[in-house]
Amino acid sequence: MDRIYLDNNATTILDPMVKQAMEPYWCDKYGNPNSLHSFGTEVHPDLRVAMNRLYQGLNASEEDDILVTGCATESNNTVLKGVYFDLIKNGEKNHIVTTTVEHPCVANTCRFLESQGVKVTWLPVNRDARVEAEAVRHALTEKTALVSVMWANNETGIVFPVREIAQVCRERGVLFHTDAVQAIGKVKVDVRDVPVDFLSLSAHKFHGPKGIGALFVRRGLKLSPLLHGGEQMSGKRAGTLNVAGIVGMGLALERANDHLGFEETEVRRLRDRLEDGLLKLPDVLVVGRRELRVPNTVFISVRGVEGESLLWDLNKSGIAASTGSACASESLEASPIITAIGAGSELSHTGIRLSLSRFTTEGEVDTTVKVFTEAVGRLRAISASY
Ligand code: C6P
Repeated sequence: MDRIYLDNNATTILDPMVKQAMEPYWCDKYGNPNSLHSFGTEVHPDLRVAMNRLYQGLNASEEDDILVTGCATESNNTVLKGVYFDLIKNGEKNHIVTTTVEHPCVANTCRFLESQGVKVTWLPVNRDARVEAEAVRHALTEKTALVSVMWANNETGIVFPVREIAQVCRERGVLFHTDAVQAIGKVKVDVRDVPVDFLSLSAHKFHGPKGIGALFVRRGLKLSPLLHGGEQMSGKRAGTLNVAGIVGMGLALERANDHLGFEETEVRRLRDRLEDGLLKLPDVLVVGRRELRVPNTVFISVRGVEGESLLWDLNKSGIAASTGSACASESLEASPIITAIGAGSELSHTGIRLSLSRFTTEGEVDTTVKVFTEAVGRLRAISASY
């Protein structure tokens, strides 16, 4: 059976060119870049190329910092806990503003900080599943240390008004962090155009390798490190550098940016084709207007059908989707997004996320519409609530 992968917001296939570029660093150029001998030093030029690709990819300036991390989860923890240590525990502030729809690596870190006495404001999303910049403005106080709002939501694909939020934070002198994991490679992410202070990313979401991410830190800002140890990354993030990962992430970012036009036209066309096909079903609801979403995502609620059941039915036919965030897929709680947009509680377990990539084909989309439609028919026939 040919399988169809429509869970690209969970992770993506490694770009074959990225795989090829990473090959030499396991068995050939395997030196530790901090070693003084030739095994160590021979990788320095390659690391420089990769780091330059990261700086160019985000349009960062030389004075900005880009710390390489193990994943976006680490990048997000570094910002939230660093700000906590520097401005709250050892400073005068006591308040963080975030949203109710952040990824668990932001939300659970904020909950942990609440347990340490930090006041956290959780901003809800509106009917468009978006957070409003004005809501951020109203939440700010003299004591606010940080605003953390994602660039694009992982479940719905909704793009948040980060430029306006960055502006509000600038005006009020508050630090702004954005988790850009689901934006990179889907929409333009430029740290000069949108003046964020901190930005997190994870390479495996844009056809790079797993286990490597980055944190952009605007020039002049200091953050206590999350990982103390050696002098790697100038002591800002200790641990032996993952050379293959850095090379892969740099190239993957460059190639993702090169494909932004394709994403905007072809991936969007296929996503819309998929969505139009699914919308022919009665009693379905797609969350968030298309023009507000990244080009690859559709989150659809099918009345009378449990997301889990549909997921397994699709899986039997070789189609990979998800009910939302992959790392919450074993949770039986109501979908936070469906709850947030104010849809009835009878819809709270009916969401399915389908996410495409530049490797998705039209044939795959058409097969998915057919299989999805048949599965919904089967499941509704035995549904007690439909
Ligand atoms: N979201 C999803 O299915 P890591 O695991 O550290 O590489 O990335 C974490 C992460 C952080 N922020 C956002 C917005 C994310 O979407 C993710 C990963 C996947 O939605 C896996 S849970």
